[in-house]
This record gives sequence, C-alpha cells and structure tokens, in this order.
Amino acid sequence: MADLKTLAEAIIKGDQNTAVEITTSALEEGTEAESVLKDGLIAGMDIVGTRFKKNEIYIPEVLIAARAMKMAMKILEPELAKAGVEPIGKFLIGTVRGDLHDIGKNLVAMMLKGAGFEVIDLGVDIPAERFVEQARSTGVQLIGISALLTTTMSGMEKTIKALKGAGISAKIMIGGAPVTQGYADKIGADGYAADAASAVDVAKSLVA
Ligand code: B12
Repeated sequence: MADLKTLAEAIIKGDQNTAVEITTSALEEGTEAESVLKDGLIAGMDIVGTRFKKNEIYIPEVLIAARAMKMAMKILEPELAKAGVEPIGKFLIGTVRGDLHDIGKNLVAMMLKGAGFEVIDLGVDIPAERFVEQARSTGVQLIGISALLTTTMSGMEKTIKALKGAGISAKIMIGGAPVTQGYADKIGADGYAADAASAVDVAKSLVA
C-alpha cells in the first residue's frame, strides 16, 4: 500500500525517483488523485516552505524538492483533470519588461503550484500589455510580478496601472530582491512577499 507520508518525505528530501514511484503506485492502487496531491505532495512542500522560512534549509534544497514535486505532478495532473479537482486559484506570473532574472520567479511559481494553485508562467521580459492581455484571456484571480533590478522596478508600477486601467480585477502581488512592502504599498500592489514560502501565504490570503 503506497504510503503518502513517505511520499511527503520524498518531496522534502527531493528524492525524485521515490516521489514518482509512490505517486504511480498510489494511483494504481486506487488512491484518489486529490489525496495524493494534498496528503503527499502538498504536505511535503508545506514542510519545505516552513523550513525555508526558518532558515533551516536554503534555496538549493527548495529547488530540489520542487523538482521532485514537478516530476510527480506530471503523473498526477491527468488524473486530477479526470477527477475534476479544482485548483485553489489561478495565478499568472512573469518578470517585468527589461528584466531577465527568473530564478526567484520560478521558485515562487513552483511553490504556488505545490500549494495547489494553477500557475501560468509568462517568462521574463514581459511588457505591461502582455500581462493585461493574458490576465484577460486566462481569467486569473492573482497576478505576480517579479523584478530584480532597480532599473526595472518602475515597470511594476506601469504594469499595475495598465492592469487597473484595463479593468482587471485580479489581485496583484509583487516581489524580487529590491522590492519592499513600502514600495508595494506606494505603487498600489495588493500584496508583497520577500520569499517564495511567504508568497504562498500571501497568495492564499488574497484568494481567501
Ligand atoms: C543570477 C543573477 C543574474 C543572472 C540571471 C539568471 C536567471 N536566469 O535569473 C544573469 C547573469 C543573467 C544576470 C544578469 C544581470 N544582472 Co543579475 N544577478 C543575479 C544574482 C546573482 C542572483 C539573483 C537570484 O537568482 N537570486 C536568487 C533568487 C531565489 O532570489 P530572488 O530573485 O530575490 O527571488 C526571491 C524573492 O525576491 C522573491 N520573489 C522574486 N520574485 C518574486 C515575485 C513575486 C510575485 C513574489 C511575491 C516574490 C518574488 O521570492 C524569491 C524566492 O524566495 C543577483 C545578486 C543577488 N544576490 O540577488 C544579481 C543582480 C540582481 N543582478 C544585477 C545586475 C546589475 C545584472 C545585470 C544588469 C548585469 C550586467 N551588467 O549585465 C544583468 C541584467 C540582465 C537583465 N536585463 O535582466 C544586480 C542588480 C543591481 C540593482 N540593484 O539593480 C544584482 C543585485 C547583482 C549586484 N549586486 O550587482 N544576473
């Protein structure tokens, strides 16, 4: 019998092979996809997030855990779709125009996926108009904007203005090394997080 606690542990350790093996056998044995997701994968990523916040583990461990989660999700996703499991929210993320940094953005995207969000990742160097167009066509509840350069931070303000000007009602979160809560307040963002684990908490509170 596949043990979902061991699956959570495999995610925490970043043990990709075990994560894939247990996910596969759990589904073969008839365990519900939603339970594999919540009690195995998300349970593991929750602990990863908590340990990261407490500085008990660092970015490389989080990336390895997220990679194991991603591999297991590949097996689980078709089953979740069949079972009609709804994501807890739809999240659109991208790095602002002129900025090519994506390591932190990817980490935020992976952690949110791990927390049960459907994530649409636009990539890097994204102009305000593209955020608007994609927010409109995907109907997301949440939008995340990342910037790593002081010179590209102003692109966040421009993007928020464009989104609001276009009547997009999705909540907007921003982040990136030079970004602060004060800056987020100043440019009218709904949320800010200093790291990927806190981004999950902020995202959950914004869709609650
Ligand atoms: C890796 C890196 C690069 C790589 C990027 C590779 C990639 N695929 O991302 C490369 C080599 C391409 C690069 C290029 C440049 N870089 Co660079 N780069 C870095 C470096 C070393 C690490 C950034 C990183 O990945 N950190 C790790 C991640 C996990 O942390 P993070 O990005 O902060 O993300 C976390 C949080 O901020 C938050 N977060 C991030 N995004 C979001 C979004 C949301 C919505 C939320 C809620 C949270 C959130 O959660 C993340 C996870 O915990 C930093 C220095 C540093 N220590 O920060 C310089 C740095 C950012 N780079 C810098 C510079 C100047 C440049 C260049 C201009 C250099 C040059 N002269 O060409 C170019 C610019 C290219 C461009 N147009 O973007 C400067 C910026 C200075 C400034 N104040 O503006 C820095 C600070 C280095 C320095 N000390 O001078 N860079």
